[in-house]
Amino acid sequence: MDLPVLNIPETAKEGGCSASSCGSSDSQVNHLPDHIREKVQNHPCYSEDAHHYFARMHVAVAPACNIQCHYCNRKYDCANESRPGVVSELLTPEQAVKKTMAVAAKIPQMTVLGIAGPGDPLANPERTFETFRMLTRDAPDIKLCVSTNGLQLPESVDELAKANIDHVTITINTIDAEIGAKIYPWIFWKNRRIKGRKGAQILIDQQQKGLEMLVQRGILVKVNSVMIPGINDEHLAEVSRTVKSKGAFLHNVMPLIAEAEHGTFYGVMGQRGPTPDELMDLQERCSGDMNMMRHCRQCRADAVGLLGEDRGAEFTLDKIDAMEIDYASAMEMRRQVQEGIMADMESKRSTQQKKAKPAVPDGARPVLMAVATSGQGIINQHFGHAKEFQIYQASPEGVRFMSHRKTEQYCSGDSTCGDAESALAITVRSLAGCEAVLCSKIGYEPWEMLEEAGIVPNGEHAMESIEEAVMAVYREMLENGKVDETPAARRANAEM
Ligand code: CLF
Ligand code: SF4
Repeated sequence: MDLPVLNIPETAKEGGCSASSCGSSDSQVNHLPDHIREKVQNHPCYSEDAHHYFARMHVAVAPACNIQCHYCNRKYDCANESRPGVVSELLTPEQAVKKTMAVAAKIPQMTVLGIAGPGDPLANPERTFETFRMLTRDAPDIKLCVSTNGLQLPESVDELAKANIDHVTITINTIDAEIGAKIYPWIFWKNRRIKGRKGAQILIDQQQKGLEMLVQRGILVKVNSVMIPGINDEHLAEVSRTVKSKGAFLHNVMPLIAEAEHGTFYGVMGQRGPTPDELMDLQERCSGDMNMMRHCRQCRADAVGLLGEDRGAEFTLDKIDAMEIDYASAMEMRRQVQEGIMADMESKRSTQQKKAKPAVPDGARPVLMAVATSGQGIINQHFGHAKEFQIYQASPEGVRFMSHRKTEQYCSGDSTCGDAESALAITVRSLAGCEAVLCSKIGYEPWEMLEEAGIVPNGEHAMESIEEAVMAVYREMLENGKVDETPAARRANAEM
């Protein structure tokens, strides 16, 4: 049987910086007790390292919701776990299982099935738990994951434990009812609509109680928080401390998405989302107390594939009906592919552990770099084909993943790029604060525009491990005295 080519080059297998100096969540995974490490090592959301290799999928079986958030319009995906956009197909539990089996056969790296909307999974308990029950029976190797607003959580914990759910995400935007009333206009509780502060307090109490109950049962809890400038941004560090003290495993602070055309209250009222700098700054402030997730892509409620890619359109119900799948061989292929990835990751980890701290002078200024990658932890994407850039920080401590930035894809691969200039300008602007861009290739025009913006383009590390390449470029910048040169000074020099 042919195995799909995963294209993990030798450099990636050999690994990058020392895990202990890298500061990425890979190092957090390395130091976990075995039973927790087993739960997170192939979950693309719970392990930053795993998200380069393993995929997740969501099935949209949960249409109803029991609260209203000011950043959500029910005609769109749940903004907790998705970027706005209608769910293309609402599924019955039977259809969801059929789709999951087809994706499992075609994408062997898919390890996690999540239910994240388009409403709240626990406000649709029959559909949600029926889907989980059937999947436990038909695909026991797939990890099950659920994301909820938490209102119905305490009443659902026993059922979640019975359904073998190891990973639960609760969206907790506040622990203060005053702030809550500015985010949630109402909740639906015991057959009544409860507004304002009173409704927010019930939601907060249920979330906190549900979190404690899950932790008591040994279920891993991730907390998602939507950062809303002027509303809860100053308060989220306290949320982080509180949920950590109660045993949450990971905190994911996500930027508010609010556009008038989505028809949300915040969108219409002109509430802005945070800038990339504001988001990174808050994540830094929270990170002293908590493991932070920085690689979230705010997926759709019907997303399929690696984080950051969406292959959902390949798996519509009519396309699945037309597929001829030999499930027995496909399941054997899954096993082999996943074993291969785990072995590669393990060898990368042990190489990293043996590596010494990078030889960089203490006290050198940290530098942000953008990387174009389509996965597997290597630099393997053309600048013009990148839909997003991953942002890394290089410092004397090593290389750290910081965030990702979405961009305009200006190059469609043909020579007539049409409105290329404005899209390219938007892309370059989205990289503000970065001092270098590492990609597999780059054209002349973007090269010039990046240089004019004080960002050094670099296509010399194609197919190399990201951490190694970022550290190599950082060392070069230090040797050439570029790290002392601010981006503004570099812009001035480029203009001369
Ligand atoms: Fe889905 Fe969420 Fe499970 Fe992941 S997503 S239910 S924990 S399998 Fe992941 Fe997507 Fe971010 Fe969610 S990147 S939006 S954190
Ligand atoms: Fe929308 Fe999700 Fe909030 Fe419900 S919990 S209102 S679906 S964002």
